[in-house]
Amino acid sequence: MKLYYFPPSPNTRKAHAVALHLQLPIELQFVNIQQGEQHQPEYRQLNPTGRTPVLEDGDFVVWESTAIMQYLASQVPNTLWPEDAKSRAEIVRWQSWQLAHWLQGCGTLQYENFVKPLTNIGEPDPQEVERATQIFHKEAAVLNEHLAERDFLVNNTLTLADFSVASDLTYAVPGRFPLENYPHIQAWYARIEQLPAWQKTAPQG
Ligand SMILES: N[C@@H](CCC(=O)N[C@@H](CS)C(=O)NCC(=O)O)C(=O)O
Repeated sequence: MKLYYFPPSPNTRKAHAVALHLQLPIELQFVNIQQGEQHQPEYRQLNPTGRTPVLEDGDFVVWESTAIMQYLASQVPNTLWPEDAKSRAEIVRWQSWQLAHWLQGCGTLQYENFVKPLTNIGEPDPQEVERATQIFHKEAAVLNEHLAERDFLVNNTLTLADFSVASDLTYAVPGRFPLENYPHIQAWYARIEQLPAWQKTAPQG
């Protein structure tokens, strides 16, 4: 299996961390999205949306990080993606929430407070920061409450749900995410940061 990836990306991180955690043999192919490689015709044949990551397994190709995670975790028996329907529904619930809601606040704060200064494309837009901060608080309150009595999101054990939701905290510090009043999120994320797969996929430099 070959993972086309862009290491600084939280979407890449989710998929790559699952492969590492399960010790799956994967080949890595760097796609330099800063140089526009995602728009090359050969790459667009793999993913017509021109985004990373993509997984290629023989003549099977899948894009969207969540689908890649599920495909990877289906290769071997494991507790990240258990067989039973209720566990899977709960995991997909959190993965759906991450893509639809959690990312809205986290992604915008990451962009405004971290990516813009880093790439010299302007100052953070205060209105966007305020809008994203409100979304962040609304969603973080739900996550914090859920984690108050558990160590992990589903089945009280590490699952794909944790990798998905944790990915958006990759840049929590430089993105100035207001996590001060969410002790259970902080404690849970500290547990995720202990995982070798999470440490190995941390952005460099
Ligand atoms: N929903 C997609 C999002 C993928 C995505 O936005 N990837 C970004 C990197 S974080 C990308 O490749 N962007 C390149 C571009 O938009 O040109 C997923 O979960 O895989």
